[in-house]
This record gives sequence, C-alpha cells and structure tokens, in this order.
Amino acid sequence: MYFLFLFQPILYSYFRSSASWRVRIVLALKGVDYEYKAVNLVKDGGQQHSEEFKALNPMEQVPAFVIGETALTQSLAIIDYLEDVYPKPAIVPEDPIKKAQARALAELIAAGTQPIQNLGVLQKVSDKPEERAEWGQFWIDKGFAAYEKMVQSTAGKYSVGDEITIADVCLVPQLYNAQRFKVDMTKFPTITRIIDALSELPAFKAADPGVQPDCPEELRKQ
Ligand SMILES: N[C@@H](CCC(=O)N[C@@H](CS)C(=O)NCC(=O)O)C(=O)O
Repeated sequence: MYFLFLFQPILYSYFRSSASWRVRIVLALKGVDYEYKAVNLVKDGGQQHSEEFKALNPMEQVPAFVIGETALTQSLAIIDYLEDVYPKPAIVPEDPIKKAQARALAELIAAGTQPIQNLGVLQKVSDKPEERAEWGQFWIDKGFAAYEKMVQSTAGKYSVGDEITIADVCLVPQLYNAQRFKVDMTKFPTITRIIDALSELPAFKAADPGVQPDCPEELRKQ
C-alpha cells in the first residue's frame, strides 16, 4: 500500500461543493500535499457528467480522490482512507462512545441532510428557484435542529469534546449551504459557537471555498 505515497494525489473538487470541502479540510488538517483539479458543476451543463469524470465517479459527483491509478469516491470513504494513511492528527476519537457519536453527527449531515439538498435533487424537485430554496431550507433546518440537540450532550470546544472530529469536518461546509438557503441560524447557538471556533483554525481557512483555485474573482477571499 505504501507505494501509494509515490504519487501526488489529485482531488477533483468544486470550490463550493460541501462534500469536496470536507475532504479539503482533512487534507489540510493532516498536511497532505495534493493537486487540485476543478470540476465545474454548472458550466456546460455540469462537467461532472463528462465521460472523463464519469470514469472516475459513476455517480457523477465530486469529490473524487485519485492516487496513482486508483480513484476513490464518497467523501466519508476518502476521509476514512486519509485517517488510515495519515493517522495524525486523528479526527476519529479512540474512545468507542465518542467515535460512534462523532460518526453519527457526521452521517447526520453527510447522509441525512446534504444529499437531500444537493444540486441533482434540487434540479428534480423544481425548476423554480424559490421552490428549490424552500426545499433546501426545510431539510437543512431539520438536520441542524437534530444536530443542535445532539451536541448538547457531546460538545466541548467542538462537536464531540475538545478535539476536532469528523463531525466538525462535515458541519462547517453545511453552514455554507444553510446560508445559501437562508436558514435561521439564531435557532442553533451551539452549532454557531462551534463553527465560529473552527473557522479560526488554519486548516479550515485553507479549505474555504473563497480561497480555492476555481473560486470566481467576485467571491474570492483575501
Ligand atoms: N455522498 C457524496 C455526495 C457528493 C455530492 O453530493 N456532491 C455534489 C456536490 S456537494 C455534486 O457533485 N453534485 C453534482 C450533481 O448533483 O449533479 C459524498 O459524500 O461524496
């Protein structure tokens, strides 16, 4: 397996894709060098539907993470791979209860919230922007309400205790979607506090959409 270190991995990403963003955070936390390849999800009907990209991910979604000849897909699976190969700093707690809690919060976002409001689903739901926004807002609000309740018993400085976990990695990008769909964040004070703390950290800053190579000039940070 260690021959994989010979290759510089490639991340196929879109600057404001929350699933790609999760992987970018983990790559930054673990200090992994990689090449960034942009896949524009809207240009030309969506470059994720190109034959070239479909060969990497038949689901036609970013991210994809390529090491040599091997393409990994699904953000949480890519993150599991990174945790195995680059164990420090760990983002999966050793304690079995904390590990399950962090995974549950991550899945709440990555399986129970984001997939219901992603681009492909919204395109099927309606072609009217206001109906899409209402749909997205409803599901993110529902997911964040559950997250807010759950962190009452798990949070320290971050979602589970005082260490950054896979839960935090999924949480921060979901805020971006929440803001796009005008979710009322005043209902979620603990989530807001955790995100404010995380957003100050260099790895989270480096993974921000506003500093990615494919971020358009008008949205660029710095
Ligand atoms: N479960 C997937 C979700 C990936 C996903 O939803 N990607 C979105 C961007 S965040 C996408 O590529 N959407 C393109 C489309 O729906 O056509 C993962 O975690 O990697």
